Amino acid sequence: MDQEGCPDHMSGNTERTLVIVKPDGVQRGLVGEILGRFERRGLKIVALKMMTVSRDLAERHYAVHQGKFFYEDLVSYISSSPVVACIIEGPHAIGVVRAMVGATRPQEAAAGTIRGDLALAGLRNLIHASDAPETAQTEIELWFRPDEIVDLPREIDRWVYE
Ligand code: FUP
Repeated sequence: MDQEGCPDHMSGNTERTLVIVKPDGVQRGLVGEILGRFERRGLKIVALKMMTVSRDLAERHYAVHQGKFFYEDLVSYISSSPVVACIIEGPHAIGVVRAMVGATRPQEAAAGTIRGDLALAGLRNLIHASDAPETAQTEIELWFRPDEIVDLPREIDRWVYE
């Protein structure tokens, strides 16, 4: 237990973030490589599913971009072929995952990031990750039911987090 009486694996700085391996990541066989990076960093996968995204879910996920010139391309692209959706949990997970993902445009993404190492151009940027605590919560609720999310205390956590 930490000072607030929470279990250690859910202490004050623990966050959850939504990650989607987009159709290009699945088609290119990069699911293991991408999720493996998060696991090797010490982050946990606490929910995971492969799915074909409905038009309705795609529109709701990208609602913030409605009206922009690239909106239609985004919606049709993410629903064009299966994706892998997951929830990643860990200390400061939202910012840590975003940093590992890299810049939106693959050609601008730094080497060492997922996009900078594995993606090259255009909309083919492999992955979505929530960009802030509010969006993380909204997106997790949009993509997962509560009973699809596990509680996952791990013995190894004290060697990664403390
Ligand atoms: P990111 O959070 O890095 O995935 O980027 P955004 O949520 O801002 O954008 C979502 C998607 O919109 C990106 F994957 C690519 C696309 N996009 C464009 O095509 N043009 C833009 O100017 C901005 C975003």
